[in-house]
Amino acid sequence: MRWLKMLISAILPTNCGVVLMIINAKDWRRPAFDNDAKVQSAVAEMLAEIERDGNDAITRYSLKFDQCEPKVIALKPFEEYQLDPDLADSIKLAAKRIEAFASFQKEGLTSKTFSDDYGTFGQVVSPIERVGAYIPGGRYPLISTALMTLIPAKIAGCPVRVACSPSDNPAILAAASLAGATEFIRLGGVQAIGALTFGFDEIEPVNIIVGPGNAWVNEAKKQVQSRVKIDGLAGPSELLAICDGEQPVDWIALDALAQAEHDPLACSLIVSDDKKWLESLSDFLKSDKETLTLIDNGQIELIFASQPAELVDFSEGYAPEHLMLCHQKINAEQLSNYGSLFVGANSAVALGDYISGPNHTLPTLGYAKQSGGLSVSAFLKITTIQNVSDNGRVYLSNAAQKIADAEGLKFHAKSLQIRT
Ligand code: HSO
Ligand code: ZN
Repeated sequence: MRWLKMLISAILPTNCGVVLMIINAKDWRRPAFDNDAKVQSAVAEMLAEIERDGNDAITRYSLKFDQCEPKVIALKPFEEYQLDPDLADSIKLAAKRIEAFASFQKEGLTSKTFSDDYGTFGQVVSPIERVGAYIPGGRYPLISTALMTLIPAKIAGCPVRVACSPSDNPAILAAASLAGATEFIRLGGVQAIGALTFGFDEIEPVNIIVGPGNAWVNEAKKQVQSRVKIDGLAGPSELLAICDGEQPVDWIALDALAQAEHDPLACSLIVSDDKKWLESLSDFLKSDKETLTLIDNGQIELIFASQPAELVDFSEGYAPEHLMLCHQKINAEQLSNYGSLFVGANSAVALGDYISGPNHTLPTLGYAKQSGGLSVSAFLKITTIQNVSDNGRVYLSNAAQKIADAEGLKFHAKSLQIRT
């Protein structure tokens, strides 16, 4: 990226040095997502040991990496944590809104049957029985992630919801309790993913593991996928803001800084067809030493294009985790590749991180081209039922037998023929 940036700045000198001409999103290189062979093999070894030695290995790794033994913590009712009253009220409001949105998402996700002349066929929607929610606690104790992972699982009707976190911060415990965790284990890292996958003490293995984590947690989630369902792999946070220059510079700059502060590899891009506005944004960001460093690190990039259509193309090609649309000449229907769309400058991404209601666990690294974020549907499985009538037995068997014959599967064909 840097060579391209230098090349473009050389051709198109600007008075602030950070404004680029738009480029093809395909050429926009994201920070490499951990494909570190050393991490892969270390995680594989740890998981194999956890599978073989169970509690002993989990305890050993927890002592080694977190200097404490894993601990099953009995959750108390939310109020008993005696959080600061303002924080407690905010967590309750966030939980209420996340729950309302999850309930809204569940509407229509129902079991139903379809009947024709040959039988009755249906889909059955049922909750996954055992959920493991990983709540990171290393860099920052993500209280909101406890709400965002556990509440949709509760609304889906999953009976067992195990929260796992390296942190026993009272606000995380309180949030997990409010969000309906049925168990809480203070345990982090690969050993937490191993414990949820293979079982630990009285906790039986879970069927789905959700929640973000560092490179090690992500690698562990990747490797246990043959046994448990996972929600996806969350890479560093991303924001793309499309602006027409009518937005307060400081609002958008702070939205960009907010996502960039998550991780040294997190990145916010601001694209606009108003060069002057981008330049004032650049001046604003450069006026502060801390934010200037983020620009120098490539964590905040300002990009210019002369046409709104180019802004749309860039965004669709990049497929950001969070997309802010603040442009009168572009409407939401022109965009589809995003984890969550924030329309207008009122819709700060941090509102979505905490309190609007939609989930903050979203696809990164371009995965928004094929997937949305965590939702109630992840905690539900859709199975099917088939009940063939006498009429269907004869009519459908006749037709199916031809296909079995063509496939050369003799007993398939015979099992059908005998019914005709
Ligand atoms: N922005 C994060 C979620 C989060 N922000 C949690 C604050 N706390 C997801 O990319
Ligand atoms: Zn955030």
